[in-house]
Amino acid sequence: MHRGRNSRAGPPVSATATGGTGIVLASYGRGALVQTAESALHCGLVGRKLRLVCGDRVQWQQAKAADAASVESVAARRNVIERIDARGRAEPVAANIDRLAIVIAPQPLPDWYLVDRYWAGALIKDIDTVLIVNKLDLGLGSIEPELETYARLRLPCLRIACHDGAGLDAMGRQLQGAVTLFVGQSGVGKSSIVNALAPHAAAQTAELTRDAEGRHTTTTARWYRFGPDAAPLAESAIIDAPGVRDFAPPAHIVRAAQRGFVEIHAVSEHCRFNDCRHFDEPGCRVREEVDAQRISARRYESYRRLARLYEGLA
Ligand SMILES: Nc1nc2c(ncn2[C@@H]2O[C@H](COP(=O)(O)OP(=O)(O)OP(=O)(O)O)[C@@H](O)[C@H]2O)c(=O)[nH]1
Ligand SMILES: [Mg+2]
Ligand SMILES: [Zn+2]
Repeated sequence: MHRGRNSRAGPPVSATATGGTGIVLASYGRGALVQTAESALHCGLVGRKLRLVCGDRVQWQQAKAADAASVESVAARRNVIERIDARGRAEPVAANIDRLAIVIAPQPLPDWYLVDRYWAGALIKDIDTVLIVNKLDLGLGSIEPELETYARLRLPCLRIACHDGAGLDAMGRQLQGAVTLFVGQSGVGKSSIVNALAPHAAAQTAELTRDAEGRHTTTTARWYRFGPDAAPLAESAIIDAPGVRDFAPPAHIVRAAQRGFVEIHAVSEHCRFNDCRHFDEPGCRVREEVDAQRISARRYESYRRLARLYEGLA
């Protein structure tokens, strides 16, 4: 039967406003990709002041199906992981995370100072940390002794190989029920791990995208849910972050640095001075422990570099 223009078959779906809560999968400029209960939706932002980061919980609105959706507001963040950009300013990477996974590999060789900075940043923010050693198939080689340093400091460590699947099931089980942010040097295999855990993710790895120098490009943090009950707004998620070298917790007090080093924090109350920075003050217990080789000289050097960096930023 022919339907006239003024057919009363009920309002088309497009006339109804929709909206709800969502999770920011990725943030770009003045917009964001938001996971809603139904789909991943590209949204603009309402208001000039709104700044979003991967992992934000937001309220979104869409007046009609044909209209652009927009993010109206963002919920208070439980935490936010930041890096320091070239100008020394804090730049958010991801918010509302439960765990930081620091990925290293025998190739490229680890920058241990970077590992220490990541771990310190998480400790200062009370975020659980796990060290993930990828590319086991290449053998551990020269990195084994430093792994023992972290084992003694009780930093949990998982050993895996994306290429042959070693340790992946166990890692997947450990990461269930929480939001984990993957960080680490470029080329260690963060995107490869994300793809192994969440095959639908199709995160870009060195093989799939190549930049002008023939390399890959993970350029912005991206949230992926994973696991057997991967409901749209489920809490099991992994965030693939770009391999940035200059990540640091931008704490604005120098003394925050020592909280980030468990072994330094543990003995600092025995220093002669309350406000000891453990540089060259007399009666410094931390220095004594380093001299006696009970604190790793390399870790102590990381502490000094980080503390100096904070002093420079303060
Ligand atoms: N031998 C070996 N190579 C691996 C393994 N996992 C990943 N790779 C390789 O390591 C290279 C880098 O992997 P990506 O996943 O792109 O590294 P990424 O950490 O995401 O790098 P950025 O995005 O630049 O930060 C690729 O060529 C991968 O194939 C592994 O278990 N063993
Ligand atoms: Mg990547
Ligand atoms: Zn001291």
